[in-house]
Amino acid sequence: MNTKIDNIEVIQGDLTSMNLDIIVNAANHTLLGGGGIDGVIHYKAGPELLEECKKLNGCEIGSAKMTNAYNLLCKKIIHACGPMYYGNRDEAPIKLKECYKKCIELAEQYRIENKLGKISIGFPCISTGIYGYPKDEACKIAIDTIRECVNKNIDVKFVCYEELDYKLYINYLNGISKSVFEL
Ligand code: AR6
Repeated sequence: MNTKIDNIEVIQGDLTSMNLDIIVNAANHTLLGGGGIDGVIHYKAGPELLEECKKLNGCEIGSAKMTNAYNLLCKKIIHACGPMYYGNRDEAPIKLKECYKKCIELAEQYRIENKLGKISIGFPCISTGIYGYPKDEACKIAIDTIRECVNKNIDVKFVCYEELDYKLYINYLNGISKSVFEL
């Protein structure tokens, strides 16, 4: 099966150590750090990241904000605030979709403002850890939304930390829709 189709690629690994133009953080509405990948990003970026985040006045669920990346290898971080799944199942798919769209909008704005021909952006599986979003449903929203809104000047990498996510993403990228129980 293909791991890359057009400008969308699926990788298994640690997003926080990748040398991409932009990495996306699975943050919360305070933007002041937390557990999961958010904790790792703040730890590795260093305390200046928190100082910048404090000035942003948080972020709405389903939206995102960009900061510098400090000690990380990437150039910028987009902090995306995904939805919690439980207690919020009707709105969660809409908010998750909005989150991915907003990240691409911010990435495109960054590309244009800096007169860059092409940029790379890496996504984690937003909301599927601590926020409890079912992995198979979140994978479909992530890939469908990116396919809808990305242009050829943005290389998108879905960086899956867990093997299960990696298998789901590879399958769905290749047109095969599986539930977590089939993998
Ligand atoms: N590289 C790529 N993906 C990773 C990495 C990594 N280094 N580490 C974890 N993941 P989570 P959420 C994956 O829980 O569900 C925080 O407290 C992980 O396997 O980090 O959106 C925030 O502050 C999972 O697939 O984020 C919020 O309060 C994915 O990242 C809340 O958690 C997301 O898991 C956000 O919860």
